[in-house]
Amino acid sequence: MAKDKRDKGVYYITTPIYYPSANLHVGHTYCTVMADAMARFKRMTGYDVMFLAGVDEHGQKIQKIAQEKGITPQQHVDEIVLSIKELWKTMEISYDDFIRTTEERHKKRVQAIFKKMYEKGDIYKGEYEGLYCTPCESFWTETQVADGKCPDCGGPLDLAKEPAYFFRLSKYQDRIIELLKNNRGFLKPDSRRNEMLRFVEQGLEDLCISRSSFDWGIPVPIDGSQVIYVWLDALSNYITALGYPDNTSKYEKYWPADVHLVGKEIVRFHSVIWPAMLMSIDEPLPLQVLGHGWLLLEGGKMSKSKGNVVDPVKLIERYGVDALKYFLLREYSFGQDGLYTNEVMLTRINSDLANDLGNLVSRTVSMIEMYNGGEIPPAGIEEGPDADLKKTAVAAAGKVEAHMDRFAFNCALDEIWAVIRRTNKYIDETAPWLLEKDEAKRGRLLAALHNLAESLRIISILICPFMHNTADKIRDQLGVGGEAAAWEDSKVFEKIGSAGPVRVKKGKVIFPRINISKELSRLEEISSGGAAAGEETGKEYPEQKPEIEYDDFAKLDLRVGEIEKAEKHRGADKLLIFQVKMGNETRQVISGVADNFKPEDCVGKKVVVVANLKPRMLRGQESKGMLLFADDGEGFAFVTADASHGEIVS
Ligand code: ME8
Repeated sequence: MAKDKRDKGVYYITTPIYYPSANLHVGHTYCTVMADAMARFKRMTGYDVMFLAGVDEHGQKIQKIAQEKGITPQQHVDEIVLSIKELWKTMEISYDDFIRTTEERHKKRVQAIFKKMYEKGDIYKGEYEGLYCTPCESFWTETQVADGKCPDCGGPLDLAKEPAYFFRLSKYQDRIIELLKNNRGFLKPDSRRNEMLRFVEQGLEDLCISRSSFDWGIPVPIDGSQVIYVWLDALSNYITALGYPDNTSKYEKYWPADVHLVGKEIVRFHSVIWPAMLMSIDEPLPLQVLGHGWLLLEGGKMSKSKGNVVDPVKLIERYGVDALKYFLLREYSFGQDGLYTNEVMLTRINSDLANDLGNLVSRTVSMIEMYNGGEIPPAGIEEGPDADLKKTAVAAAGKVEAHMDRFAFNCALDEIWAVIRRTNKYIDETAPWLLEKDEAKRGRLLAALHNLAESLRIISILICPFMHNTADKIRDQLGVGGEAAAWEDSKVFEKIGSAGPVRVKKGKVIFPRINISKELSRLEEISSGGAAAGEETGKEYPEQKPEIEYDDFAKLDLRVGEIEKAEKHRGADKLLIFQVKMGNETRQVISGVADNFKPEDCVGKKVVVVANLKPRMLRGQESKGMLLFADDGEGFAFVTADASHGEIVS
């Protein structure tokens, strides 16, 4: 018998084992990404984690699809399972085991579980006559069905009439009611618990647990003419993967599961049928079942059977794994449904990843390179906003832990982004580019650069469970890529450089800005089958303008200036007003780039100015000259000037 292991430092988390009926969509990815983030978080915070994923390969639905394709069910699942495993590999899902229900280890153990239930007297033979939903693999009685449609998916129901074995589910009704009533943590969110309680209180009927009208399943051990009902087969995976009942070392260690993470539509199977099965074989119940909400598209739930799905592979190809993971974890609240649109996703990636995080990394690393030759300075005297920055940064880990306890991934990320935003604000408050101009302020400049690097080091640890590739990239640029990111190190400030000098090294932009309107039309084209797979992602240069003569170009007077101030034009949404310092003169230049840049991100940039452009009035403000921007295939980028001057060695 397994033990209560809450305080023993092991953590067992599972996702549903998905049907390999078709390729998985973003909805499945959402659930698996949450489980992965939790598994990584628990590992980082010192738990011995067992994270189980897998596929649910039997049942009428799979048999039917294979028949339609003219192949065997095994051929069909082998093909789809390959693509599912490939997807998880691309997404670096850190599962510890992946169970296929067609594996021998699973089949023999499910038969053993069936036998135990039978020997307990909980299984009897009868005849099933009722309704069956093949997409949901669910039995329904006339009383549960209002309009002839499946109460879960709304699809058509088939009449099933066949000899079958039944599980005495009704026998466990009172214990299930007690479980749902008295163990308030068992099923979350509370709305699901109340819904299930109402369902069970209406009375549980015995459950049909075998089928004889098709054969794609595990044979009933006591009757070769029947296969075991796919849900009994599938639910058992959570313990067969641990070796139950014949090889119990992992089972002893990890069972009961800390959490079964499942979509809300299958909460009924996990919080009623599964506990009753475990009661029948006298094994402990999982500690918690968590029902997450659905990703909806306009028009309803994204689902394989409806075919209205978003393909995660396409999104990863274009924006990368970490951007997709971040978006899914940050945008939606656990337990609630959320609408998926490309625009919401792209806006989230631009604002949080390209602007907030990406800019922080590139500004911090650039300034350390420019102002201190690339070496992170040691800690300096605390002044002004330093204390607030430090307090915000070191307090974040504890807040993240509290949110993760509730599976509130969005709130955990919000806390981390509060540190990112605080650090960006710190750059504006300390304005290192101004400190650099005054030798007397050198000490302050170095202290500020240290604090920026330190804050970024803390951020690189905090984001690890959610986007570990980005964490690695940041740590490489910061020069601490060699050390493992340890969670506890995010709770101390002033650690960077304490064991010797650390040098930053500027790398690629971690999240390129996306031109949202262009990208939305690309995604439209892709979903209507317009784009070739494997095309280069995100980049598309506009058509080249007609050739010009050298003399045309020579008319331009190009000068380098530094943006000292940037603000929105009060009278025009699209315009930014820049104050650009060029030698002794400060010029006002106006550009139509308010959709592309945040004013605060522009300050400090060394830009190229067309100085001799005829001045113009733009909505009541004069613009003298023009800033140069160029299309880098992903939208507008500032044409910036390198401050160094070539040295000619003779
Ligand atoms: O139910 N939004 O498999 P399944 C969010 N084999 N999550 C979604 C989603 C959406 N639109 N669509 C699917 C089965 N999911 C059984 C499970 S477990 C012992 C057996 C996720 O392929 C969500 O987690 O239909 C949901 O519960 C699961 O995929 C259903 O996957």
